[in-house]
Amino acid sequence: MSATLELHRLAMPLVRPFRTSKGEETVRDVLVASWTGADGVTGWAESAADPEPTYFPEYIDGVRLTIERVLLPLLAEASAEPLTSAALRAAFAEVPGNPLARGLLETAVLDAELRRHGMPMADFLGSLRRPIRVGVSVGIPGDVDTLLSWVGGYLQDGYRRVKLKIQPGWDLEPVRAVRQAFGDELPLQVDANQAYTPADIPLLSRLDEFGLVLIEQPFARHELLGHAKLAARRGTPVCLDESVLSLDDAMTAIRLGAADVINIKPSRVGGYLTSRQIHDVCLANGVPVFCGGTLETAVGRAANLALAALPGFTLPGDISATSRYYAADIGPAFELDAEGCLTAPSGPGNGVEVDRDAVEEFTVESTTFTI
Ligand code: NPG
Repeated sequence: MSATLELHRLAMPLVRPFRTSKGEETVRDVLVASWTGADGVTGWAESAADPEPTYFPEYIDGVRLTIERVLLPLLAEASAEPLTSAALRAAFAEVPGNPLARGLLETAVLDAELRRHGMPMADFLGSLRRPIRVGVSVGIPGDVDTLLSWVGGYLQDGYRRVKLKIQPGWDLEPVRAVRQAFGDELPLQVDANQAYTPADIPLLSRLDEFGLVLIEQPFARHELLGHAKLAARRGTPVCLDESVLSLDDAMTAIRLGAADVINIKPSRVGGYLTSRQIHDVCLANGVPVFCGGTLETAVGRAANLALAALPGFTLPGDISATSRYYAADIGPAFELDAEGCLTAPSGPGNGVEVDRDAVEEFTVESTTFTI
């Protein structure tokens, strides 16, 4: 095979620190891949991996090593020229895990494939390229007044759904304050990023009075039974994020009654094809989904917008405008329209023309592999 893979590790300054129960980021440390096939067409992809295994078991250095030591050697055996996403999936069929590493490569190869065919990602996934309502995820500030000023600012910006990050000691009070300040009509949801245990069910039950859209990932990743117990109360709907790293995880969660809603983050589940499968299973089982986010650059944001236009994405996703996170990006900025919506670009693949100068400017480390 004659192809080139470049892995760019970027340091992207955030316009505002982003704090969750897992820690704070002021600069997004993000891995972006470009794949250039035998015909010279380049595809791009972005990973949700963090510098440490914070939200997911995989992390940036691990993803890079998995790609170098495990995945690229498997691709060297693949005969399709230029490589297709189907051939790549066949080559990786026996890899038992590592969805972030697999997903990064698969998405870059898929993007190149779609660009080769002149086909937008939305058309490939079967979604209508339509404006979709998006939400904003609000990090944990120092105090309630700051939270209220942040939320007020985001509502003015046009966001129609707000997600508050919560953790023990920062839950009932901020939620009550936001409800009181902005009213019962505001679609409001919370995300704990695994910060509670099932022993906290009585405390979390007190959130029911605030009429939340959902509570996301209150317990540890493996706590499917705990999530099922919380969901069985039929109070605030329970959403899973970090617990779902594959289609199998999604099916098990649905069968156990552990997920009233699933957050689909393409990078977390191994790419857009698996995301589409999870979407289909959720739709067939009456489980609404929304598209998660990990502070994406234009590359990930554009592809997520294409996915989030599928019919089962009935809840606004964590796909904010670029300016929510970045003053400068590696591709065109996405801005909310007058209805608080974003639309996927119309060009082939993810539709983003990546600004290579910007990539270079933000790159702190890059590696090139020839396959
Ligand atoms: O708008 O892109 C966004 C961020 C949405 O809150 C968000 N992401 O826990 O879902 C999450 C969180 C996250 C960020 C998770 C970075 C992992 C890494």
